[in-house]
Amino acid sequence: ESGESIPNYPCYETVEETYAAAQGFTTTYPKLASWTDVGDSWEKTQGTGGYDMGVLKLTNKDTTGPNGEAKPKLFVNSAIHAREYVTAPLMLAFANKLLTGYGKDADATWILDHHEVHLLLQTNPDGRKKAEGGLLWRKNTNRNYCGANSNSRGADLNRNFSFTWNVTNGQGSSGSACAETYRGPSAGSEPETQTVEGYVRSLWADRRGPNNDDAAPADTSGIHLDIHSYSQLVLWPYGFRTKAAPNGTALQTLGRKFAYFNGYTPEQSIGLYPTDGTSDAVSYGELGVAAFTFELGTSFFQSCSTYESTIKPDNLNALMYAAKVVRTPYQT
Ligand code: ING
Ligand code: ZN
Repeated sequence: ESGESIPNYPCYETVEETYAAAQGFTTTYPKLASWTDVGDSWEKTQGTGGYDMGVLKLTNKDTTGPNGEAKPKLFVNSAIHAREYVTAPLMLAFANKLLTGYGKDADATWILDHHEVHLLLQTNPDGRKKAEGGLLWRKNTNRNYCGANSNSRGADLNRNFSFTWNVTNGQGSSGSACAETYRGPSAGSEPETQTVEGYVRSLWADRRGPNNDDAAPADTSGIHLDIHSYSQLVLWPYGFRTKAAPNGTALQTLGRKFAYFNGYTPEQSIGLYPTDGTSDAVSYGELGVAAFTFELGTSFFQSCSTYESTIKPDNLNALMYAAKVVRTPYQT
């Protein structure tokens, strides 16, 4: 399938257009951008079409981090939920801002010289392709759950992560295969989930965080952002309990800074609703990396004019801030 744009939303790139744009950056900016295949979508694992999952890495390849050390890393993934259209386009705009700003804009230049930005643009490409026809698709397209040809099939990838998978006795995810929040049959059962877990573990291989509720606070340098829509929120762990995380005060401080830039409401994620097995819980809970979920805008079908005038500029400011502060352990 080639990339026809989403009906009535020409400002939102399709899966194919997203990949072409990302790979185009590596051609135009070979010193600053690279594209790595880090995993396969479910359909790809079955040999029934599907997609590679690619990470666009942005950094000046000729420089090192502070004092010759490894560069601090920001990892952002988008479109883990298929119908959340604005999320991957925002990431392309972020990449474009950094790359076109290099050598001109002081922030973009400093970020690319001293830090690394890793963008997993299409975290659920099979589902996204379904949503591009206008279906309100959220999950992946795994045909083993709910019925091979059902439009309710698949697993909710953001309930399938290993850390805290199925710990809320059904409050934070569903055991019913046709449900929108179906957690999958086992922790990390889906290839897309495994891809994200493998990638964040490789980025922060030296890190292990507060697996135990009352463990000492983690080193929260490094940031993982999982970009969703909608509700105008900045969320941080945990979603599986009301008690604050070991780094709760530090996460709140940083979350409020992001919210200052995008104008959203900052809160611990259980304030929205209970969840388990989410991506932020793995990065924060298993690795000790500061992890947040942004909920962009006010609709899945956000108009292009609202995206361009509000969602994009406000969140680019928040993302630039994240890319700058990523080296700092967030103490209050
Ligand atoms: N919202 C997120 C969801 O997965 C979320 C909200 C994410 C809550 C991470 C807690 C942790 O349900 C949408 N719109 O998907
Ligand atoms: Zn979502």
